[in-house]
Amino acid sequence: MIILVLDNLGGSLKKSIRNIVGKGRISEKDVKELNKEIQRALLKSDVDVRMVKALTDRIKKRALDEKPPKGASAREHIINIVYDELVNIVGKGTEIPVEEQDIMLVGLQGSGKTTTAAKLAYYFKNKGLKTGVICADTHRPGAYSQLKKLCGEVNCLFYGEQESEDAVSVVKNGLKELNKTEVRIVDTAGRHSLESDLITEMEEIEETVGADRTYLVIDASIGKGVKKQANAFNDAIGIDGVIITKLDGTAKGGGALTAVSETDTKIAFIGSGEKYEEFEEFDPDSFISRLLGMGDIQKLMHRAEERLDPEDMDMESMMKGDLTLKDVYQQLESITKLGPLKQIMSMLPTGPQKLPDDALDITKEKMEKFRIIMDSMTDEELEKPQVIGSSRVKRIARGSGTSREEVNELLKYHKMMKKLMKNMRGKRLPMNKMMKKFGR
Ligand SMILES: Nc1nc2c(ncn2[C@@H]2O[C@H](COP(=O)(O)OP(=O)(O)OP(=O)(O)O)[C@@H](O)[C@H]2O)c(=O)[nH]1
Ligand SMILES: [Mg+2]
Repeated sequence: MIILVLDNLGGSLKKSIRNIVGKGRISEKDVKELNKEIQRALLKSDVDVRMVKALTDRIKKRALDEKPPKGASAREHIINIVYDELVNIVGKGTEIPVEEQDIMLVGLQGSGKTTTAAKLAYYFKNKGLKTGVICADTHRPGAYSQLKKLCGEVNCLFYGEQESEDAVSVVKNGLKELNKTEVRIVDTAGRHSLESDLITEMEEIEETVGADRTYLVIDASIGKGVKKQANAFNDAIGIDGVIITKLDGTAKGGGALTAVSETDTKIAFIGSGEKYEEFEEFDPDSFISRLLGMGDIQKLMHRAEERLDPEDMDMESMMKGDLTLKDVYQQLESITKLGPLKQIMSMLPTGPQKLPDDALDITKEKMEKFRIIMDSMTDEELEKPQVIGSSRVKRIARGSGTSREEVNELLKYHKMMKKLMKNMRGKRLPMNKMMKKFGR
């Protein structure tokens, strides 16, 4: 999930930003060092040299010229500047409306269209829209069964005609067949390059679909080449947005991301794996927040909203420092629904690096055990875990059919969560800024 660009830039940025901690007004030397780190990381990710130079020049100028806002430390000030400037260079994302629509996917051979069709179907299905996918790839023999299989996994409707050679007629029939669905996604055949007869077919399909949105699917591993492709397709048929795939497998992601920002189009989604969940809306704000180690609260909130009943988990209370075991109990239930703990933690502002490694390897079985242990506790113990001494530990272990070690492990886990939530709250400036941005 955490893509390579983030790893490159994130790690070194966090380190150099940490070095600024505790100092007064930022010095020229600090800015220089930070900029060196930024340059190294971005160039490694294939971001354009001129762009990197311009970015670090702006950061330097602003860091030295602008006075930190009242009350902000040098570190908070520089984080804000870097954040603004980075959001600037990756460009704006596009609005992804959650409404009835027809979507068409185009792109070069092997760029990830078919995989993305299933990912998009899953995405809109999760938003509560009835979704169907049409296979308009009548060129590649395996295309039909590949897409059909993926749709089966995602559990969305599928339309295709295995024997047909006429993509336009398949699309016509498919739209009729799927007229009860709200989102229809058309997967087209891969283009070897932009040859004129293929452009004609693409145009014909587009006309038939009357696509509300045509997305160009591009493989991130071509790095800066993304720009040329995006412009060529845009000139040929007009595209509404770019979907960059395979950001998990390449260090060139930085090149791909920034190259699109130089074109007339915008990045709509990014794919970061072969699985249908490994896909997200491209949101520059949250992208950069993650880079700077501010965590991705917004995404976590979204995910929580998608998968949980609203009453299930209250993020606000999760972030309160006074976490009881009852909260932990509820959290454990919620968290299992949200996904692997390690992944959730990586989205939180503190990141996983501040926690002991084994603390995150809480398996489902262990969570289950924790809950059984808590069932053997009294209300008082759940509310005020500090009253639990060694004799109570013994009693609880016996009562729940577990061991003292396991009870102690739970108590340790509670302490850790409590600290984590407190830390999250303590991230003053960036957190507040983010929350404001996201209307919370
Ligand atoms: N690692 C990774 N692999 C991906 C991603 N998206 C697609 N793939 C893989 O890339 C390969 C090609 O994907 P397809 O979806 O078949 O590409 P396509 O554009 O439909 O290909 P054609 O129909 O032949 O033009 C497959 O092996 C996919 O599993 C991604 O985000 N990350
Ligand atoms: Mg395909």
